[in-house]
Amino acid sequence: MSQGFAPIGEVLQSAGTVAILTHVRPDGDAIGSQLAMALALQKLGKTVIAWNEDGLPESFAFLTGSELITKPADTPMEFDIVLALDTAAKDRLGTGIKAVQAYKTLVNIDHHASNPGYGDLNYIDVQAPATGQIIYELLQDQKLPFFSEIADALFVAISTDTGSFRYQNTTAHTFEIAGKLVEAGVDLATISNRVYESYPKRRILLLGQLLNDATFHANDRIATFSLTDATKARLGIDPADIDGLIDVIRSIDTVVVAIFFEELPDQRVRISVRSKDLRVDANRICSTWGGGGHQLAAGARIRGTLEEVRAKVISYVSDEVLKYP
Ligand SMILES: [Mn+2]
Repeated sequence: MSQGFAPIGEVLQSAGTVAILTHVRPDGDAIGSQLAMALALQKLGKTVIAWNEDGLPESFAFLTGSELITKPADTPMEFDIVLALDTAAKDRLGTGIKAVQAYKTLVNIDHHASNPGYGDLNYIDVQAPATGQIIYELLQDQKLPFFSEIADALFVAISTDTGSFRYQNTTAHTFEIAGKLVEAGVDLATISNRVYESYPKRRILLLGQLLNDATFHANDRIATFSLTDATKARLGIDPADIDGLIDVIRSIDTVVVAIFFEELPDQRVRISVRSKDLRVDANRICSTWGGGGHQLAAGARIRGTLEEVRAKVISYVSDEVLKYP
């Protein structure tokens, strides 16, 4: 599916204007990748905008240059290139892509297994633990600008998407890249403090509520969190506050699959699925409802009430989990 970095390097070099987009509800990999490319292309003299539907999460505002990342413009604009980063499906670009009136080339750089290759140029490496790792390789391979602020952004991308260098796709190569980033100036303790030990109080209060209401199924092999609209409103929860809370129930010894159910305003429920067993494929589970992601981490948005969606998803996943004693 990938054509190598050379065609991507060529179109970037010849472009005047570039829109760098990423998925709705951006995580550390999305923001870090977006910022790294924005800084590199700006240095190259390109006119760059970096948009995502939700704008810059407060938690990543400490990154130098992050003010480049904003919500999309109200009036659609034209670009030579649209760069879609870390985004498994084109519609996950949300209002970002709607704010693009026209473009010459869509470049799709991602590591999600479910990515169909919707770009004119695609670089999809499902072995990469983070899109940030692919961006590092692209910058090196195509001799694009690379400096310490880019290193910080890529370190955040790789650190967050690997669960701090713990998940399955984290390889010796990933550690090599992390080493290069530290050499380029990443202050590991400061970055880790900003990313992992600077949460707003409301996030921890939310965790308390979620733990109170957690449910267990299939002999404690499934654990779930449910977040209602009412709780979100009461605690003033932003989407970014929720990121990674599911890890708390995934970390239980008996748990094979952790599921986070989040009530959305439009009679839909967002599910995040985390698996600890490759035989129970989260990507396949979520694709049942039109979603996708990775083998061990995936998501979907499902129409219905929280109770309806919980019942059908828990029943489906129970059947999956109970196939493997
Ligand atoms: Mn990612």
